[in-house]
Amino acid sequence: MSKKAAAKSSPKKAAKTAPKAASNSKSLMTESRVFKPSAEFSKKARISSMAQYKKMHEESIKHPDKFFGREAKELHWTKPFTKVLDWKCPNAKWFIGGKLNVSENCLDRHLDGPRKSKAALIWEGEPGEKRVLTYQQLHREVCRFANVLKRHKVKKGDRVIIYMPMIPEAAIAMLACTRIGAMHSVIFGGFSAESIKDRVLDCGAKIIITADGGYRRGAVVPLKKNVDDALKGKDTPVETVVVYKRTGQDVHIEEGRDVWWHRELEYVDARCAPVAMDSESPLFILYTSGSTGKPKGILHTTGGYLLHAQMTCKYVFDLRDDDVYWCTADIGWVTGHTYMVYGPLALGATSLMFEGAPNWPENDRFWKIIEEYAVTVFYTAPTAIRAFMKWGDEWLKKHDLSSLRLLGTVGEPINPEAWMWYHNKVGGGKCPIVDTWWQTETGGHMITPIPGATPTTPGTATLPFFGVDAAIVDDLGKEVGVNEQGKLVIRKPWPSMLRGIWGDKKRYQDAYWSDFKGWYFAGDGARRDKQGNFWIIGRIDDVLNVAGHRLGTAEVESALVSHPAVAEAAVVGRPDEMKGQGVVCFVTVKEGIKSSRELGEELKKHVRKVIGPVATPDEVRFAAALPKTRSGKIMRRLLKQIAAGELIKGDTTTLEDINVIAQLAAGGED
Ligand code: 7RM
Repeated sequence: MSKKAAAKSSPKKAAKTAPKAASNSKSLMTESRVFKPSAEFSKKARISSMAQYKKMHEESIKHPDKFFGREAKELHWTKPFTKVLDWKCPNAKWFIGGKLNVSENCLDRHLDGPRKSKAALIWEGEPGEKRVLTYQQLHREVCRFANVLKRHKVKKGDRVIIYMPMIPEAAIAMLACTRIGAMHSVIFGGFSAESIKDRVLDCGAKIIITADGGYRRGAVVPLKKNVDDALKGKDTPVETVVVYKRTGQDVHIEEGRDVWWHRELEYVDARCAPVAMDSESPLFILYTSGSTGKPKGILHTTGGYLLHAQMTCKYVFDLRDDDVYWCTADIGWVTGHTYMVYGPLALGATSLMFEGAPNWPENDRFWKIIEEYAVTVFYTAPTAIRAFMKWGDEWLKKHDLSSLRLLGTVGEPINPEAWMWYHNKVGGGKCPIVDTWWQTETGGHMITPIPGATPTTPGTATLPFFGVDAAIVDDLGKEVGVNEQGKLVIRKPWPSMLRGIWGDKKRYQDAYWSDFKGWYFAGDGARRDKQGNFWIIGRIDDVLNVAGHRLGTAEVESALVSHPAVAEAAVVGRPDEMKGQGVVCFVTVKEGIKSSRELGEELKKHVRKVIGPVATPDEVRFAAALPKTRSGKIMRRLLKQIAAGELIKGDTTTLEDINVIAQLAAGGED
């Protein structure tokens, strides 16, 4: 980094001693360095001062009708809305009476001007292939594939499962669904056959879009085989499987059910009018982990979601026509939906998509891509940043990263060391960092800096976005004092909020709206500093955050007990320097079964098979019994301490000394 660049955003108030790399939570409590956006950045930004942010935020909270009524005019409405919001907790309706089509907003409306031949998607495959799809080309491909869906009798409101690698066709399939008003449910490629099956049955999908395989660290992920296994011998609603040829490996083709993507295109033309959808019509379902064993199908609808996606790309990433924007998230997570596909395309930006892993074939793959495409805005996860730090600075030094102007993070709290490294080494000391807090349920950014306005401090997501009325409260709903920890709630509806859990009204009410009357409870703990910045501490329910991926402890437990050797299981997270949290399983075995290191390994494999590689346990420990309260509840608090090595040291794979646990239990809770 140049000295000049460093000086521009040097900390206003430097901490006396730099925070140590010790524990995240400790440095997150003491960090106080303030970084202001440079005058140069602010001057060009859409929002260039705190006064402007505050004025807009105030209007968005006090007069949401006016604020959002105005912002929503930036979407293309086939029929204008007549009312901005109808709110009967927990049911929100935004932009009532309005009709629009998502693919038309993301594609057609850019075709009339100079964006027609602009890159919409820039793609690089893991083996190194490159493709660019202009807005015109992407539009054409989406229309063609929408006609394939129609050919297979997919209609408005039908559910379409997409289980694909990170290739443009994944985005094409999503946009094609929106064009004809079908709902998609994308399943991350790291989920197993059983996870696919559960989701197919839950949402009643009649069609699956997949590929023969995908590339990951030089290996091939057998996507089609997983789909075959998911549908094997089951009475499923799936009538058609469309297979895109990506790797060319041999796959089974089930006559009468499976068709090839490229063959299907031969039967269709490229004309497909977008269907005008009600603002509140369902757009997609995305499954995410909750505190029970069954993932929740989070439902998002059309107008509010798209507005928030576009608006946050405009104000938080401040995306411009000349930006090359890269979000590294997988399309199977909400970040891939909102910030690789819908937000940037609605805004007419150029979105880069990369199929592979950051360390394949070498540790500099990301930096190579940034240099090669002159990426200007880069959005990634703290877990990736920590991995880059570990791999060493020499990988960065090989590449020119000077095109970057703005950096973002998402997925988990970022520790100040990683923030500083990102700022100095990746951003050359000159790029603001937007640490964006949000969830699958919120659809888009909720607490985030505005890059040309908000002073940032490493580790805080800073302040609420427009329309977001966030607070930190105690169990009774009373706001806690400065720096006191409490529960993060949102006290007003916002346009991109979830509209429900697919097929489960009661769970929707119970999971989000029952802790505090009329308020959304996010499941996260947080505190606010005296400047009003929000510091997210992490989940306070039974949801883990492993390398930025959400995982329910109950999901892993139910996978474990489905193994014939297991009697009972309790799963907790333990702090992990790289992944944020690691998965530790406490297991009791059935009568006559002997626990062993081999059985431990087998159980890890079993969880991997049942849920998918994302859920692979870091450790399995056997115990004679699990510590429980007298009412039979597993004492997770205790197990968490044990897993973190706070109470018991030594060999971790063999039998846990139950007496120790029993002793602890005696002095514990009930
Ligand atoms: C977008 C996404 C949501 C959970 C959420 C938090 C954690 C996400 C941040 C964060 C601290 C952040 N959706 N989380 N972003 N924690 N700072 N900037 O991640 O549904 O998969 O996860 O992730 O705990 O509740 S998600």
